Order: sequence, then structure tokens, then C-alpha cells
Amino acid sequence: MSRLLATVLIAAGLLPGAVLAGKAPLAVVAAASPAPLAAPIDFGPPQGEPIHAVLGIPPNVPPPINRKTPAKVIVDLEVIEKEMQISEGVTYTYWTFGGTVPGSFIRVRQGDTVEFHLKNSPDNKMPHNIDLHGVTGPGGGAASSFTAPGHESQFTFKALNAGLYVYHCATAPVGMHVANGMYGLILVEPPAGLPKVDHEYYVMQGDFYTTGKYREKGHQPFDMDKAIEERPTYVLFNGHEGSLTGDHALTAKVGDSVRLFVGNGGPNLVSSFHVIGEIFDKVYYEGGTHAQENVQTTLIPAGGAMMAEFHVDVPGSYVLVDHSIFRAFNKGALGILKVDGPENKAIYSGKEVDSVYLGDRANPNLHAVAAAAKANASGTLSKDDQIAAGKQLFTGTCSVCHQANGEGLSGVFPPLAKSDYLAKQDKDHLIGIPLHGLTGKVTVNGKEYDSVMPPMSQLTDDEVANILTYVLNSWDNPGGQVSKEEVSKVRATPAPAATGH
Ligand code: HEC
Ligand SMILES: [Cu+2]
Repeated sequence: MSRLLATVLIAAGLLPGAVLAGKAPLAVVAAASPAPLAAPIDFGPPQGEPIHAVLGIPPNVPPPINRKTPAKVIVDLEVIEKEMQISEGVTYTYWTFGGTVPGSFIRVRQGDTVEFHLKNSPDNKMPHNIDLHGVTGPGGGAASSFTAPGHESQFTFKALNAGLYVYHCATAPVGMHVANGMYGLILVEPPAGLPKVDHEYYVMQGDFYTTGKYREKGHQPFDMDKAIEERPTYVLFNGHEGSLTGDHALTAKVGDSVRLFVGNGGPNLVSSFHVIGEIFDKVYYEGGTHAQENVQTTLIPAGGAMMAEFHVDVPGSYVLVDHSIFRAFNKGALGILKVDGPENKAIYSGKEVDSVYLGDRANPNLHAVAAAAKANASGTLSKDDQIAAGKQLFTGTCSVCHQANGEGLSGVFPPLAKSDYLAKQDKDHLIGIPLHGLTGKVTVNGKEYDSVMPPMSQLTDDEVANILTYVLNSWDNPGGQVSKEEVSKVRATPAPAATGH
């Protein structure tokens, strides 16, 4: 009997029972007593030369380990505090493990001895440390890794349990360090490794709290009150809006197998992780050893992770979301897996995820919006800047109903193009339409509508100003300009009664 097998059996509580019973088959012993708790296995001392860990930059994962014996693995991770874009035209001061949110992906083998070096860049302002959920020991390394700016800490641990684990900063105020992006994943591969797949990707959800509204331009500081109240401004995959859309979308080809390593840094929210249009063949829920099969949506706790495996059979855009769906469409928790290859009409009849579902979210192109915000801040905002920004915002917010060409949908959504209703509104009433919505009978170009336009109060003052300036100057409408100040004045006054215009 090999030493390893003996260790496994003793650890599982099976060997003594089998020996004492003389000829009792293992299966009978196992069935007769409740399943014993498997103790983690110590694979013995590291063998060979120390190895420097290759770290994965999200959404990429380091290559599989493919090693038969435990080794000493050296991990170098530097904490970097830096300003980055959280959304188009919006910056935020992140605190990061390795310069990215989430932090660098660490991959080791069960039984490895990990020599961890945590560096705190001399340019940083705050002390930091690291708590790895894959570490057995008080604080998961936090106690031994408290590091002031310009310093380095070192500690060593043995990766006893296989699994996918979150790591995060645990320096007070812990919530603030986590909210600023200080989390990542460490994968401890089982000795035999994971089954081979065509693509492995690294995605991590986090909630962010800024003093300004969602997509409010400029530099946005952290808002401690919102964080305590668990009212995030952004809920994001990989730390930034658009980090997994457009040119940054994950990719695969028809017929490929995909493994997603998905973590949730929190600090507050639990994720209902879902990929629109896909079914997970397997989910290793909570990052553990057991897999559930044929899963639509899986919960990822804050400070937890999961591994999902699936095949892509049909080309198109598959949308990663937190299915607490306002987070996807109004706070940014959205990514794309773009699958190329031949159609398979037997499985799906065709047609892309359409824009009615996604609006501009799948491929945000909001450069003009950011440019207008900049111009506004420096006092050089022109009508043309506003129109360009307004057009992009209109596409994302209004075109679902009024259509990109402003023609509306006959009998359902009134036209904004050449609208006589719009032309005769005074400015304050016009501004009130997106802010407060519109209900009751309205007649537009001789046709009566008696429907409901919901309020779009999530829009910021300059977004409303730009959209209306665009609408006024498009499709033979009368022209004119709406300013941010005019919008904020109307926002401050109470909404009119719901009917009677
Ligand atoms: C969910 C669908 C929907 C969205 C999104 C929407 N509207 Fe409307 N809108 C309507 C409906 C329905 C009416 C008519 C309401 C009624 O019958 O009282 C309307 C009416 C209007 C009117 C007055 C009627 C007209 O045709 O001139 C204006 C102006 C207008 N919307 C502007 C906007 C702007 C600007 C946006 C984007 C910020 C927007 N709407 C987004 C559904 C929508
Ligand atoms: Cu920290």
C-alpha cells in the first residue's frame, strides 16, 4: 500500500475500521458509519528547486500546474494604490493587489509550500496586509503580513486544502480596503489537476461606493456612508465598467469548453451569477470539491468563489450578469463572452442578443459623454458637445421605446421626431418629462397616446441636459439648448400631478 493511499485511508477514518473488522469491505464500513470528516492531507516536504509563481492578470489565469510533486512556490505580490477609470469619464482611487482589480490570480498545487512576499509600494499612503482563505492559520496570513508603505512582509504556508479561494486585504477599516478593490483569487489545484478545457477565465464581482451617482463624471471619492448602508453606486465585474465588454469581451469558438473562475470580493453583496443564454454543465459551488450539474444561476457569497464549466454550442454574445438585475443594467455588473463560429440552427434559430435587451450596455461607447463632461468642467461646453453626448445617451436610455431614429412605435410610443407636442412645451415641462416620467393622454402629431413613460431619475443633470439638447436639435425639431443648471432647478421642484396635461 502506498504511503499516500495509507494516509488517505487513515485520514478518512477507513483504515483502522477495515483492519479491525478483518474482512469487512470498505463500502460496508463506509455505509455503516456516518461519512467521516476528511482531514486535509500533508503531502510531505517540497521537492526540487523553489518555483516563482506565474501570476494571472484578469481576465487571464496562469497555466495549469502539471506537476506530480509538491514544491516550494514563491509568490511576489505588490500592493499598488492608483487612480483608474471606473466608468467612461469617471475615475476612482483603487487599492490593488498587483495593479489590477481583482488582484493577480495565484495558482498552486495542493501540498505546495507557499513563500509569500507582500510588498507595499513606497508611493502608497496606507498600510495593507493579506488574508488568504486558502491558508490554514489565524487570520489567513493577515497577522504576519501587515505592511507599511515602502516595506515588505514574508510568511509561509502549506496549501493543505484544494479549492478556489478568495484573498483580500484585512487592514482596518477592512470594509474600505475591500471596497477599494483589494481582493483576488488563489486556486489550489488538486494533485491530479483539473480536467483540460479550451479556455479558462478569471472574473470577480465587487460593489463600489462613490459620492456621486452612477456614471457621474469626474473623480469620485469613496462614500463610507453608502458602504455602511450597503447602497452601492456600481456593481462590477473586474473592477471597471466595460472591463469585459466590447474589445475586452471574453472569447471562445463554437464547440469549445470554457471554465470560469468567478469570485465575489463584496464587500457587501451576494452575487446571483448567471450567463444569459448558457447553462453551466458543472458548478463547483462555493469553490469546493463537489459539482452540481445543469445550473442556470449560482450564488457566490461575498468572500466566496465558484468554478463553472460549460460548452459553447452556438455563436453569439453571452452576457455575464448578476441576476439581481438592476445591478446589471443600472450599476454595471455585465460582461460578454463572444463566441465565434458556424450557426447551429438545430440548437438555436439565430439572431444576436438584441439591442432591446441590452441597449448600449454590451458595447458602451460613451467617449462623447466623457468629452462633454470634461468640457463642462472646464467651462468650454458647446452645443455640439452636448448633441454628441446626448446622442450616445439617447441610444442607451430612450431609443428602446422612441427608437434610434426618433420615430417611436405606432400606437405605442409617440414619435420625438418632428413632434408637435414636444415643440409646444415650455422648457421646464420638457425637462420634467425624463425626470418625472409622463402618464395620461397626450396627443402627438394628431395621434392620441394614453400610456406610461417611467421616470428616468437615475440620469444625472448633465445627462438629461445633453439628451434633451440632442432631441431638440434632431429630426426637424425646433432646436435650442438645455443646461445642467436648468435641469437641477426642475429636479429640485416637486413633480407635477400625474395627469392633466
Ligand atoms: C419605456 C419606454 C420609454 C422610454 C425609455 C422613454 N420614453 Fe418617452 N415616452 C414614452 C411614452 C409611452 C410616452 C407617452 C406617455 C403618455 O402617453 O402619457 C412618452 C412620451 C415622451 C415625450 C412627449 C411626447 C412626444 O412624443 O413628444 C417626450 C418628449 C419623451 N417621451 C422623451 C423621452 C426621452 C428624452 C427619453 C430618454 C431619456 C424617453 N422619452 C424615454 C415611453 C418611453
Ligand atoms: Cu489594504
